[in-house]
Amino acid sequence: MGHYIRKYPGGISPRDPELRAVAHKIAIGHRLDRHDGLAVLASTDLIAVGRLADAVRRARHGLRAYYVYNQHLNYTNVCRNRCAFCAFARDRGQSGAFTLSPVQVEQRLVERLAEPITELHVVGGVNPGLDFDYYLDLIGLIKRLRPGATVKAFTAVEIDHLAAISGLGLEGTLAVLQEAGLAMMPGGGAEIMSPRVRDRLFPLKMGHERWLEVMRAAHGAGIVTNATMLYGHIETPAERVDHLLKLRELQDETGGFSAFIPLAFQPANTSLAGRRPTTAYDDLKTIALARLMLDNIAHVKAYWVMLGEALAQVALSFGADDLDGTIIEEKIGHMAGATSAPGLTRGQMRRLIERAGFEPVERDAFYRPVHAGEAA
Ligand code: V47
Repeated sequence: MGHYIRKYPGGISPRDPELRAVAHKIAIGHRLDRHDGLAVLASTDLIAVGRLADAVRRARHGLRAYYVYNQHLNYTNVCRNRCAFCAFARDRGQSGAFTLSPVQVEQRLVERLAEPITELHVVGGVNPGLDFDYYLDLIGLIKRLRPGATVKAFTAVEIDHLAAISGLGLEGTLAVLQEAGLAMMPGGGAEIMSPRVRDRLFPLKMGHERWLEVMRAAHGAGIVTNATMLYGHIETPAERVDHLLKLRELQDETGGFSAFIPLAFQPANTSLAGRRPTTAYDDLKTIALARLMLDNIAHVKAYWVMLGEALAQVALSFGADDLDGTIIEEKIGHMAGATSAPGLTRGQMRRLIERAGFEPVERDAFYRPVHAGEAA
């Protein structure tokens, strides 16, 4: 039996030979390559794929499953990129366009000041109407009202824009933002690192080489970041695997990625409305693929906003070790038709984790455990 488990991590023998070869590689600690990634995606043996990913997840994290008490702040939805997959963005002056004034930002923060929030997730569109000082003031305001919380702000796409308007270059811009209080960056804007998909869905957005360059610079400055992949639109299996390989390559170089977050495409109210949303089968396989390929990124998030609470819970057994956070108000997924709750309480997050057989660990932005106290 012992030999059997060693031979097949997860304890079962995959029924297709390609996946059996992948299982062998994992058992002997070999890194998976492009061919292996494609074999995982092509396999219909979902349970065997899941058991492999679960074995890797348990070796890293045991039964721990993380969540964070966080707040999202979307400061503007005015965006010049107008990606076809996005339901959040608006043109300047278009109905539904918004940009929060400092007073409005303050209101959003003050109304939740009694809550033990440890992370502020701050992202917005690329809004040409805002000057660099707006961003510095935004971070300064958050730090003043929430000095103990981590400001996780601005995707690589926003940072690229800030480097252009500040005139300080990439490194200089990051240094000034850090000085103002930016401590971490979210992983958005990576989409799918494929020129083919970019030409069709987000031709105005910077290319993936620049996304990687911004992340490399952030890591070099000591800013930990996340990484995402938007899947379930027009990308091919090979484009998904190649995306993961590009992230793994940069991570080998910098070690600066903390978590990887696969984002399941939500089609409603986008230019791709009418396309079918992802299936649970595909979502679980993609989570598992990420856990198996990204041997150098510590955490894989099952982002409940896009997956729904029920599937995010199941994903904890398919390689994910983190459910992201309480959030309360999320716009990017929900404006695109996500049917998950607007937010979850700490008690709800803990129950989701416990009822899936895992041990909830409230963490801060850097995965340090936080004493959760009484469940809310
Ligand atoms: O970059 C946009 C994606 C991202 C849709 O780092 C969509 O901890 C699905 O990056 N359907 C922003 N996805 C969100 C993001 C994120 C979320 C949670 C945690 C972290 C983190 C990062 O959302 C965008 C884009 O790839 N997105 N539209 C859509 N219709």
